[in-house]
Amino acid sequence: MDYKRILSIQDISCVGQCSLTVALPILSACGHETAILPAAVLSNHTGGFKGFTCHDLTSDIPGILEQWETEGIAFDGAYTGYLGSSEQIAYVKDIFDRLVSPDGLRVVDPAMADSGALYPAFDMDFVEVMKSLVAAADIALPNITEASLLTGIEYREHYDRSYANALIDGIHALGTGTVIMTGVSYDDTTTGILVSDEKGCQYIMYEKLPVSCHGTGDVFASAFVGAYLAGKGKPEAAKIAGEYVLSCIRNTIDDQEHWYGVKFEPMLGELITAIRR
Ligand code: PXL
Repeated sequence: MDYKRILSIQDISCVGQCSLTVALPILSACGHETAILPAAVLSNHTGGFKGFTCHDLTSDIPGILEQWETEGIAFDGAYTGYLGSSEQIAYVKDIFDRLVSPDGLRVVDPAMADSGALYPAFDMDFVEVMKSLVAAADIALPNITEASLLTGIEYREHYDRSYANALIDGIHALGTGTVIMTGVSYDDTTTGILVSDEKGCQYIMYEKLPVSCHGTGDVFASAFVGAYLAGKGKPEAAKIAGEYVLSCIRNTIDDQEHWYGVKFEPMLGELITAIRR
């Protein structure tokens, strides 16, 4: 199995099982050296707690970047999630250019919205700047809401294949070679993932569970990056990540107290087994 050095750039939500507290354990479990660049430190995520504190770390990034360059540090891949500010995106693009090896992987999860709405910290100016980061990515991992914001196509709760394909085409048009769109559901009982690249477009279908859990986008993105860097093909890595998310949701669904994230840790063994298979 390949052993890669990956840099994950996203916030630290101290509590809430998302972003770096998910990416770091999952990428490590997938067998990779995982470096982090915290984009911001939040007391907890912004989805459902009474409030949150947020300390943006944008101004720390230039010094860290310079120090890494002095040390000759480079990465096989970089994977971004929830970021701290639109100013930060220019630095992230700089990192893609200067610190990721030329044949390395650049993955962008434009984590900024879900269920038809932007997360509280973001506005349409942020969406505009995010388009430029998506353009710099080899692989973009939007959900339906993010794809709609990035393409300017109206958000719909109910849609058909032609709507989903229009979203995919719109993201490709930004400049991304591979688009993997999550939460693509054409009926009440199934959901799935669209994997679109130069080889074509595949739909990977799953049972739709009657809940929507926080942080599953981050769990999916981390597991996908981990599996892909371990040598799986893109559809296979997406399938493994999707199955892992489903298993994490099943492991959480009966625990009413656990509304803020999924209990992904006890299921890591399943992910590791799937990657080694
Ligand atoms: O899971 C995405 C995410 C990451 N980080 C923070 C969030 C959210 C979603 O709400 O608020 C801080």
